[in-house]
Amino acid sequence: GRLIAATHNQGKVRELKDLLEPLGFEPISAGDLNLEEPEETGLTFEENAELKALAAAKASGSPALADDSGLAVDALNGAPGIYSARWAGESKDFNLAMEKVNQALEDEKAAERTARFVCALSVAWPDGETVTFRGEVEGELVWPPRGSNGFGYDAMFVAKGETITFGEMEPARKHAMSHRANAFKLLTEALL
Ligand code: ITT
Repeated sequence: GRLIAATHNQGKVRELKDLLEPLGFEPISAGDLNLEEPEETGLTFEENAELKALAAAKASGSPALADDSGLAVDALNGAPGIYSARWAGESKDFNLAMEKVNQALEDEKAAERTARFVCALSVAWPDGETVTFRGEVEGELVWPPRGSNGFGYDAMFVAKGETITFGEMEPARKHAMSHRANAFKLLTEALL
């Protein structure tokens, strides 16, 4: 049946479609349905994923899948974390957001540039039921950014054991190891 991808982020829409299509789902994005974006008032990735999924399921009458994700930098005590989108400002400028992350690491004179991407995926049904899963991928932040694949902070993130950034990586390879892929594995194991 119909599944709403409860996100207005085109990068996520693309990745969620790539993950869902092999399973026979053709998700409709919340943007295409002109669903309103709820305010992200949660204090965790899981809370925000759940509130976005519930809002879309209730508004559309169909099950909805939401993704709340971000970059957590160890030397910055987990920032930007759930505020990863907000660090890019109104204009959603991720070159600026990446610069802010790098500047914060330099200001801290951080010895470690370790970080992880985190993704919470939540499925909600119109009756109010929800299930939520969390995935992570560990890595290191490089400067300057490299590559134009992916979105967000991909160009400065090198996953553990890799030499190229997510921005330089083929989408299929990122999809095999990303935080989103890891959350998605747990979701499919639980639901399918
Ligand atoms: P929706 O709430 O509409 O889904 P959003 O962009 O506001 O879109 P988030 O609040 O979850 O979503 O923000 C997550 C941010 O973290 C996102 O804008 C990216 O900058 C970053 N991010 C998440 N996953 C990423 C990935 O796979 N690669 C690079 N950056 C990522």
